[in-house]
Amino acid sequence: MLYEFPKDFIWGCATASYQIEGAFNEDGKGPSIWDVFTHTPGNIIDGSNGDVACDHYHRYAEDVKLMETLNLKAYRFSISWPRIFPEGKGSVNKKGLDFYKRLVDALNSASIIPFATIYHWDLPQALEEKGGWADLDTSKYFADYSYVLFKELGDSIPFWITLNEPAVFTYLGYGIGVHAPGKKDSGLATKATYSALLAHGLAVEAYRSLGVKGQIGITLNLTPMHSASNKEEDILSARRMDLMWNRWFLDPIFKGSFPQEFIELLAKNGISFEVDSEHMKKISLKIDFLGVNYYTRNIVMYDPKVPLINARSIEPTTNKTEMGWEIYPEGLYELLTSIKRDYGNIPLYITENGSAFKDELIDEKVDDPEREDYLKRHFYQAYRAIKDGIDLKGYFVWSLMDNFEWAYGYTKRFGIVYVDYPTQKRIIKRSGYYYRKVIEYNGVEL
Ligand code: GCO
Repeated sequence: MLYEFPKDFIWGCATASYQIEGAFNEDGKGPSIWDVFTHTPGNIIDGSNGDVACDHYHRYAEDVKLMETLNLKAYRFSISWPRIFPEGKGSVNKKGLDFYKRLVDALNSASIIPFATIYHWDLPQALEEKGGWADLDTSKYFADYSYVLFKELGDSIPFWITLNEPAVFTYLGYGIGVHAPGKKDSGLATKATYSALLAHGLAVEAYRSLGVKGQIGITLNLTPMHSASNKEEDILSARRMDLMWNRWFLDPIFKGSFPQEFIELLAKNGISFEVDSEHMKKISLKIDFLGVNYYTRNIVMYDPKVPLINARSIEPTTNKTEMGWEIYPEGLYELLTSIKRDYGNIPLYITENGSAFKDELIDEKVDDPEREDYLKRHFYQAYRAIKDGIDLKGYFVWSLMDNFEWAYGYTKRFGIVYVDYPTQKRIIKRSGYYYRKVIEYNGVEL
């Protein structure tokens, strides 16, 4: 049976600048924290970097053709801040801006709706040297950078996403150091969450001030946190994980306050956290939609060895992707319905969902039934949510093509298109052909 989606449902794919563009030092681009981080030995599992990646900077026209072949209605990409401002601020690098103008023109000519993410983790290194996200000034520079984008591209990009996954780039980048800039300090990470949220608010303010026609929102990675048992300590641990990863970002944006329970936990751990009410007004400015990245749920148990939250997630042994993440489609339905329950009927987009599997190129073909199955089951859960009245408007598969998977380098493939890195050839996987059919039927068959 075919489960049909609403008529104007937006099907797309997502990528991010550092993961696909390459051309890391071309046309006046400045270094980003990811250039520096990957060029430091020991940080990336396979010693690789994004210097070339998918060479999308030079192959964007071919890649837009690929999107047309896949029937995509929309494409989510990110803009590299140091291409626009090599030093993070100051004067605009016109050549960098021109790249995105060319890309967006190509998308619009192909009737593919551009969704632009303003920040997907490649902070200009020059700003990191001034303290990066742990410094409140970075929010101001982000707003200035956003303002330039809205002015230059606002008429041709109808959907804007301020930040991608602030929890990930702050906690992993400043808290545990597995992402750029590789700092390990919970206090810094907490500061970074604050300036990131403020940056988001200031960008929304800048967008409204220009009166451009279009929509603006933010993308959060949201994960249902399930307790490993009925023991009180496990239940409490799951709650803390939820506070730290989900509510710490959702509450300020949609309720205008940070969760007090977590502020108290920070205080108990010697981390002071103060909120300026003027900042809070900006952070909670009304947005037009929420972008949700969903990959899995977490099963959480008490672990006193983990600082602050005394909690950790249990790694699944079976039913998991190459990332070791449990395949749990029902979690998507649970998440979407809980957002409505707790924060209201916000227009939602799934801005990322997808999976890594061991893909092999055999006779110019990639047979990836696991990815097809993963997508199918998640699409169905999205369908269920829509049927229940959730205002879900679109779905972006992560990712259009295999790319640089951060600390995992090129060892994980998330694409529905295979990239043969030595030749840069793109080969549509079985899952890509499957997705094309889903878009054509505007529905999922089970
Ligand atoms: C994210 C990351 C993506 C990852 C994907 C798979 O937004 O989580 O932005 O860049 O590649 O999530 O881990």
